[in-house]
Amino acid sequence: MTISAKKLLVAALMTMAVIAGHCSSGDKIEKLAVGEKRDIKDADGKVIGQYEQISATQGVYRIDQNDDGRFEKSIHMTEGKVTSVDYDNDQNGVVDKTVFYEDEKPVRVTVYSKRDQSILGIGNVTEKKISSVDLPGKNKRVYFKEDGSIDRIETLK
Ligand SMILES: [Ca+2]
Repeated sequence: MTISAKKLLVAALMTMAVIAGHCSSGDKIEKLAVGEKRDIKDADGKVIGQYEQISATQGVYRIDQNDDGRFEKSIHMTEGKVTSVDYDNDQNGVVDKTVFYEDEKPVRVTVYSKRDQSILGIGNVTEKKISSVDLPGKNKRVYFKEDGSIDRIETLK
C-alpha cells in the first residue's frame, strides 16, 4: 500500500467514525415475529428500506434510499441497541465497511478490499475518533494524535 492509499484509508475511516457517531439507536424499536419484515418509510411515506426481525432479540434495518434494490446501509440491532452497521457506499452490492458498536458507542471500523473483500484496515475508535488503525496486510498498527496526525507506527505480532 502506498502512502497516499494509506492516507485515503485513514480519511475514509475518520469519515466513518464521524458518521457512525450520528447513527444512534434512537430509532424506533420494532417488535415483530421472528422472520417477519416491515417496510421503513421516510417522512413522505416513501419506502426507503426494510426491517427484519432476525431472532427474539435481534433485528436488522436495511436501507435502500435510492431504490436501486441494493442496501447501502444495514443496521444490526440486539435488544434495541446498535451492534454493527454495514455500509455499501459505492452501491455495488458488497459491504465496504462495518462499524462495530459496544454499549451504543462506535468502537471499531473495518474497511474491506474492493478486490477480494479481505480486511484492508481496522480502525479502533476512542471517543468517536479513530485512535489507531491496524493494517493486517502490512502487519502494522498506526496510532493517531488528537489532531489526526500520525503519532507512531508499531509492528503487529
Ligand atoms: Ca441502494
